[in-house]
Amino acid sequence: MARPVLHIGNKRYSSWSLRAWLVLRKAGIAFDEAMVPLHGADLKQRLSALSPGHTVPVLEWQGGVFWDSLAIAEWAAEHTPALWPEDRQQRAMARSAVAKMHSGFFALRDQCGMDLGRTPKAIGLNEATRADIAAVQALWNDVASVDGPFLFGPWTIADAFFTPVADRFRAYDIPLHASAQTYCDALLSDKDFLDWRADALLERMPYPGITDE
Ligand SMILES: N[C@@H](CCC(=O)N[C@@H](CS)C(=O)NCC(=O)O)C(=O)O
Repeated sequence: MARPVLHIGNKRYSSWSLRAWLVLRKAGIAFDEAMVPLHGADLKQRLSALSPGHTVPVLEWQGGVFWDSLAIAEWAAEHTPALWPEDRQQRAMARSAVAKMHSGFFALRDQCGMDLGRTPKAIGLNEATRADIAAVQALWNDVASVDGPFLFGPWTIADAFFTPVADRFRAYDIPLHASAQTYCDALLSDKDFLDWRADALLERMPYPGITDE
């Protein structure tokens, strides 16, 4: 297959880019990466020039330009169907969990931005964020498979979507139920995630309002 290019944001902060990148890695698709630094007065202009979605990640493939982490994940799953659970019920459940992450948990996302370089430190969580934290864990508990380290047993797209959440829980020192902690530990010790994280920790880019720790 022609080698796609994945345009991503800063590895330290761009949670949606991380999701798409993990999915392509797990799909075994060889791809090139192009970094779009997510700062600067011309950011909007650069994103608009890249795709009609005006955000990263963006996938360029065979003359086409596709955006949105979920669309990119579905594109990869056409190549590697095992990115979704094999069982039809489980597959529908995995898609439900991914949809919830993709279009929800706004308070958690707002208050606890992904920062892979952050030394774990608790902050005063607002009520909506605390509700999201409880809801994420309840969702994991409801769908969790007994067969493996990941949400549906083997690694699936659902795990890509929750990896940034696992790091938010680490970074903001959020206490979790034992099973949720075990799941987060599995996500954060995944080899591909660690590759991404190693690159993220080498990034030294100006990012307004955020200082390196
Ligand atoms: N729904 C989109 C969200 C993508 C998104 O918000 N990306 C952020 C970076 S993590 C971005 O491009 N922000 C720049 C901006 O919105 O100006 C997806 O799943 O890809």
